[in-house]
Amino acid sequence: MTITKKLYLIKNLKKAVERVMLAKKKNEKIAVWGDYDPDGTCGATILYEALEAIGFKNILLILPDNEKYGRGFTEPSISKVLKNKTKLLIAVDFGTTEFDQAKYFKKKGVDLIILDHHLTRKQLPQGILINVKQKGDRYPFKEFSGAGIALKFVQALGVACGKSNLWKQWLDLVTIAIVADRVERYSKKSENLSLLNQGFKVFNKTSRLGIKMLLRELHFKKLTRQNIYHPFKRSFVEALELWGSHRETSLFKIFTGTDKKELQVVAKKMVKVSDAIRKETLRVFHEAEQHLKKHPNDGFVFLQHESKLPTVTSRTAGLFKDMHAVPIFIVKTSKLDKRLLRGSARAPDGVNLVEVLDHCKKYLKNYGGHKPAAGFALYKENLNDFKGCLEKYFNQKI
Ligand SMILES: [Mn+2]
Repeated sequence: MTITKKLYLIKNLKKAVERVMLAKKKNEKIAVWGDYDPDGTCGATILYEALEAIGFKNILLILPDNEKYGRGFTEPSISKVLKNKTKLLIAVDFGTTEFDQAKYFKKKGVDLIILDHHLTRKQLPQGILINVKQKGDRYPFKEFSGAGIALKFVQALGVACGKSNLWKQWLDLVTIAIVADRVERYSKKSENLSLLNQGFKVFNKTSRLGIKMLLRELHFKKLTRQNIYHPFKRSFVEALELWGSHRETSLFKIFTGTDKKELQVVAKKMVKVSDAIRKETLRVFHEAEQHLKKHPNDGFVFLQHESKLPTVTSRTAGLFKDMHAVPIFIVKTSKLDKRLLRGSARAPDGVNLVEVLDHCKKYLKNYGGHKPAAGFALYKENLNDFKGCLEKYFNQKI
């Protein structure tokens, strides 16, 4: 099978390429909307730069502050899309389950292309959905990152424009996305593995100033499999993740900016932030390990910490589960309501956190999540009862 033929096994890919080519021919207003995280921003950057490379001008780029507005299609960005008289909107790394908003865009005369890798539900959104996990998709590999799906789309766009090698320049950003989203990259058949093999080479020749500055501030001569991500040490992806969406300089600007001085200042700050959060995470992690040592037969670990830094709770819980394969519950006082504790839970295979939290729900204010990862909140007065409930639950299981 030729590469192009294989590419078109992706459901709706041809339709989406044709829609973009029509937009180009008619000189329509076009918008790219990405998710805020490293994968989403890498995907949006790939698409934005590729559309520019094939001749689009004045593309509206939307990367909302996720902490402020939440995920998905949210206001005020929806209004921005409409005000701009956008005819074609392309969403990257989200959208598979944005049914109401997709319908709304259709009503408003905005055509929608969704490039996503999240699990599909029975219902599909209106518009052109490109997601290899959807029913009827015949592409053999299913574990792309969001940016990986964007790259497949850009590859097809390149073919349609007679520039079939165009996509290769974005292997630097896909490399980041694959590692940031922890998509499957170890099996021999994994396309992510071959993207990474090519990606490191492209990455280490990148002309992106922000990336170069960040490598320098991290004291990495080049990006390697060891320093792209490591749970206990400084790493490139960690610095991007911990920078987040709410900072004055977005990840998009870090990827595309040209002001060397500004990027150097930002890179310094990024390293400082990630060093501080890692240090805190490891401190709480060691506390959890001490707890496990003292109570090896509880079947779970419960811990309270009061670190001022963001994401320490969920990062510690994830790390602890990975290292010890023991369920863990970590809480800290809510910033908004001092009577309240907010918590993260992580569990290895064989433990269903939804079931655990259902079992103890009368002590919780709210909770949600999946089998391996969940969040919850409870009033401090219910803490002892909640812990007792967990003890009973895990006692029965042993
Ligand atoms: Mn993603």
